[in-house]
Amino acid sequence: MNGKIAMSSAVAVNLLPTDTYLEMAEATRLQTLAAIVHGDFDPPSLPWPQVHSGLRPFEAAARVEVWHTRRPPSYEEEDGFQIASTEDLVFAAANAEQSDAVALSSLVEDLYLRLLRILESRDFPHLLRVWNVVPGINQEQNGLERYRQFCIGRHDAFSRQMPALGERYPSASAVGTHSGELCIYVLAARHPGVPVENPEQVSAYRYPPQYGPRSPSFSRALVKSWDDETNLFLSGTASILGHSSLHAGQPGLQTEESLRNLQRLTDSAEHVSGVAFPLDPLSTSLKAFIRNASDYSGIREVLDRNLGKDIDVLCLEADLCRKELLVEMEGVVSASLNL
Ligand code: 3EB
Repeated sequence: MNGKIAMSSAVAVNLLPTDTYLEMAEATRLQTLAAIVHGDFDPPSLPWPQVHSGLRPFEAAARVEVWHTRRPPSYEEEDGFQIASTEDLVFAAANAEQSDAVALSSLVEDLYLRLLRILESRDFPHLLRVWNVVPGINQEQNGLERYRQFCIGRHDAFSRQMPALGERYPSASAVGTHSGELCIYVLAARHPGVPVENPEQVSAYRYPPQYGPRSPSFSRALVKSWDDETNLFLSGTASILGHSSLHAGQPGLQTEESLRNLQRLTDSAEHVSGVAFPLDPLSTSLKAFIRNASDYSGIREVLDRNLGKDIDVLCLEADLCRKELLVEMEGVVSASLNL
């Protein structure tokens, strides 16, 4: 989707080469919410939040994930978070470094508590989509895998700060890096979206205890309707059926299973909302997280064969929250209500 800028939906994302990002920064100034840099690129200072994910793309040194909106945002900082907000939407992002004295679960709980307080105080209490980048996600620390510690901190923050949330969790991804800081960035709104589950998967928030002492606090997807557009946020989606990982050691088959799960989610979202979300090039933005660089070309072939080359999937090198998972996909699909 090089150079294509979608402006029509209430929130839209483009995955741009760095030179396109810089060329368009001026033209899209009034509608840019935030930019997430994936890879090795230091952008000049611009008014909106610019976040480094710590994840490296396979095809280029860097790509920029740019979030646009129709209304001119205002930008500020609070309590370590970079914030961009419009009347009905807010983006917030923060990084956090872990010191030896603090457990990851505490660091995550503290960061989420600060985030949730900021959102509530600004009257944007409804998280739509959360991206988490966790250094050393599969490493054991104090006898527990760091992803599981992350899940404890996130769960405890939600239950402390939003006890009435129930199971209406945001859509989310949680992936790992080999070094760097914990990074979270989010979209939230004044009014809630509708969570969507995959009928072929156990809801992550109901995973049995074998996957950790606190279940992961996210919904498989979330539909958010604005005045005239609807966004479907697809959470990190892997080769999992029920609650079990499938196709260990087989990246191609895992990719196909993930694609089937994405299809199940768009079907389920249509069922819930009455809006169709076809995975076509104009309305779809996808990312794939790939654990091993050596699997990239095989996975790319499977993606091209199943999606067509017109859907440009941004492939990023990342660890995933179960050791046997080799690939995970996520995305955003937009639909006009008056089509
Ligand atoms: C899974 O389905 C794979 O902890 O926020 C996917 C998306 C996964 C989000 C999260 C974890 C998360 O359980 C892992």
